[in-house]
Amino acid sequence: MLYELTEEQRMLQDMVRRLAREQIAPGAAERDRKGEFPWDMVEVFRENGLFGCDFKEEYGGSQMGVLAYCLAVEEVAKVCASSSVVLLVHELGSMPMLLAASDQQKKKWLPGLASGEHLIAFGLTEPGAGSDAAGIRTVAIKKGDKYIINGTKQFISHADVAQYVCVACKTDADLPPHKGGLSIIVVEKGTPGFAIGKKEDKMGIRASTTCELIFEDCEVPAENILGREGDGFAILMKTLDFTRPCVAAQALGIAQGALDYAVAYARERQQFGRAIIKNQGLAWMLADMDTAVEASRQLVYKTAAVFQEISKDLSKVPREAIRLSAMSKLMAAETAMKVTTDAVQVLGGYGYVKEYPVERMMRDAKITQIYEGTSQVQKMVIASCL
Ligand code: COS
Repeated sequence: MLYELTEEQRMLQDMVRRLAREQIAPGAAERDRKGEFPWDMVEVFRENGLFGCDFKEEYGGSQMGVLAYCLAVEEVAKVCASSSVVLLVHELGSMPMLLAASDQQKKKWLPGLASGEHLIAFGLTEPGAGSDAAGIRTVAIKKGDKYIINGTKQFISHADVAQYVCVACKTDADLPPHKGGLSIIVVEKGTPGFAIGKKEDKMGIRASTTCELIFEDCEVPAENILGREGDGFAILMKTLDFTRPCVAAQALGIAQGALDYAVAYARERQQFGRAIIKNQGLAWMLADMDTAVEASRQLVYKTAAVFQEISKDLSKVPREAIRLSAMSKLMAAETAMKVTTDAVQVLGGYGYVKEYPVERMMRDAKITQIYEGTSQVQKMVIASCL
């Protein structure tokens, strides 16, 4: 399948590029230094309707689709990866609802999410369940018209600022998670028995908050379950199929941002009486970086275009799309790590200090090889499609 950006997508791309330059880039270093959740960026995204890009018009969105969302994420990530996580986590947390909520649930939850009035988080990972998504131990036992949740989630992005968290729980101890043992339940902020635990002090994406969730006899209305009891594993896997291209777009943006900076620097920086870009060793390094970034872009946009098509009928994600989703994330994340590391090399000593942005970009790039499935998990997924 071939894609071509539409007029509407190009306009969005230009708009976010301008926002990134004028309103997001200037505070990026300080956001990284402070390590506080960027509410001012949330406001910028709200004002410009970015949260609702991938939501249907009937729920208050602009229905522009996954590719448009990826374009927005890429532009923001070029200048500030932390700020782009706000958009990523919104898509990740909303996706189980977009995929599996009833019409009534959608009417209740989606408009507030489409406008960005409410934020949402995704609660899968636990101390003993990360790559092994089936290893979840948090339990939800049905009692009357309630589920009682007990367990701990770990490394959950933005749960401390979210109105809702989609929590993956075991609802049947006797059934394997992939065979009906797992469900997704929406827990609202302030529900008694739901507390935020330890907040992580991270290497990168420092303005994005990451925390532990503690559920102690947390009572949630049974009507907050997404789909039917036991649908959880399939919803989780489909969610990740849809959102991995968005992480790939983030990685792509980080890589492009670092490449642009390194090229501009190499054209200016004089050593041995000439601009360092004239040295073949560095010129070839920049050529390799540019090639990898462009290859990643093609894969990310193609994958997003494929998912845009699929989203017209969400009943099944074809194997070819699962394969592309994992490939786009793998390729873009590996490229981001390599390109940002090489950008630091191009800047030499200046690359290693916080006065220049490539140091931050290199730290930010690392997470793209880890979250929403490590690069090794992506290879497992790709291999399983062969
Ligand atoms: N999309 C849709 N369905 C999928 C899928 C995918 N990406 N991966 C697996 N499935 C389905 C399989 O088709 C299978 O269905 P059937 O039972 O109907 O045949 C079922 O799920 C079980 O598959 P499998 O036996 O391969 O499951 P595993 O427990 O071995 O898990 C991986 C496979 C590793 C791919 C899965 O656990 C995973 O994606 N882990 C990473 C999770 C992750 O990203 N964690 C990061 C934190 S989330 S921010």
